[in-house]
Amino acid sequence: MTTPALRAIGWNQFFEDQLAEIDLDSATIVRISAHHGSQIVAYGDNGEFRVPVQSADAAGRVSVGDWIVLNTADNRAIKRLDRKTLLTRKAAGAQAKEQVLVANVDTVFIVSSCNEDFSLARIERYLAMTLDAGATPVVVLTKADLSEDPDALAEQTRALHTDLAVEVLDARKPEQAEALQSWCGPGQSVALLGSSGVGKSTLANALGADDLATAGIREKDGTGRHTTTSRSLHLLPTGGVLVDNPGVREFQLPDCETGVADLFEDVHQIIAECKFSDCKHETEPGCAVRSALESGKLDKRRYESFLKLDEEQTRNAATLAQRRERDKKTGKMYKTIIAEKKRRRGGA
Ligand SMILES: Nc1nc2c(ncn2[C@@H]2O[C@H](COP(=O)(O)OP(=O)(O)OP(=O)(O)O)[C@@H](O)[C@H]2O)c(=O)[nH]1
Ligand SMILES: [Mg+2]
Ligand SMILES: [Zn+2]
Repeated sequence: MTTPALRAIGWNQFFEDQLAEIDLDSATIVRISAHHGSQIVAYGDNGEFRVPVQSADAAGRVSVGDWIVLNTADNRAIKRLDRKTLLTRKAAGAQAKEQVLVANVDTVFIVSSCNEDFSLARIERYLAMTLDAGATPVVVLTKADLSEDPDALAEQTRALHTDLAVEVLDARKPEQAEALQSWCGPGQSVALLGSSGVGKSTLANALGADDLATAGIREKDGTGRHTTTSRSLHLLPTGGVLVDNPGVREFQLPDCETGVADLFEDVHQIIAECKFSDCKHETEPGCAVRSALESGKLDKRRYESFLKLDEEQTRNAATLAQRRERDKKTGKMYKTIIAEKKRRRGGA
């Protein structure tokens, strides 16, 4: 099943291992590239492919980046393959809902511009989400041409996580985007995330992504510039694929304990040195956090960001778990009602 065409767009052993019980003679493997109304666009061995949403979702709701196995006879999904990575956020607003952004990407380009949009706190939020998903984060600082001192911003950004890759560039210049090519080779999948207007689509174009100007994918917003309105997967000339996303306005971390712990490993290490294991870091004697804040070993901004994100993900994890529990109960209730109806009909 491992054909060069599928390998080029991210197929690997992780997915191959999930084909054990599938009759490959009557199956087609495709990767989801976009949703267009009632149609799902996918890439397979024979290029682009369209199937109705109901058929694609037949084995579980699909997202851009997903791999599915279709029954060749009727194009209905018989299996949605387990995801290697999954980027999710909590939907904006009070609703307790987890939203899948994209599945199966190896790398996330967290795009932020060097001007007004630059915010360490926002980059930290994306970092926690990316680390939690199991993908590698790369921070791309765009609009370097509009900044007085882009290197200083890059330096501050590098301090956010051990070995964090940070690239500073003018996203309109393909020769500068070359700095990102090592993450864009054959078989690699990359997602672009960041606020609206920071240059994600500009960067995708600079990297040579196909198909970006297609009508329906971009439309003019009120300011007259093109804004991306839906998520889509594109082939890159370097091999590999790139997922362009609409600008994210505001988002919260869903259950993200691993991501926050990974991002703030340094803070966790300091907390572990407090004299009391249940230290609240307020007035307790022997508090390592307070002394690290006083000595400057721990940056006040970073500590506050840690508290905020950790509190947020803990709270959302609880709400999302409650919602899942409720959905499960509702599901069971419907099943009972349907079974009861069937029984009555059968008995009549
Ligand atoms: N000067 C300068 N302008 C840039 C750079 N990157 C992007 N732009 C401009 O910024 C504007 C917005 O860029 P887009 O690529 O559409 O931004 P986006 O992140 O895709 O925005 P959404 O699709 O709304 O999420 C365009 O006018 C780009 O030409 C850069 O590095 N330097
Ligand atoms: Mg865009
Ligand atoms: Zn303490």
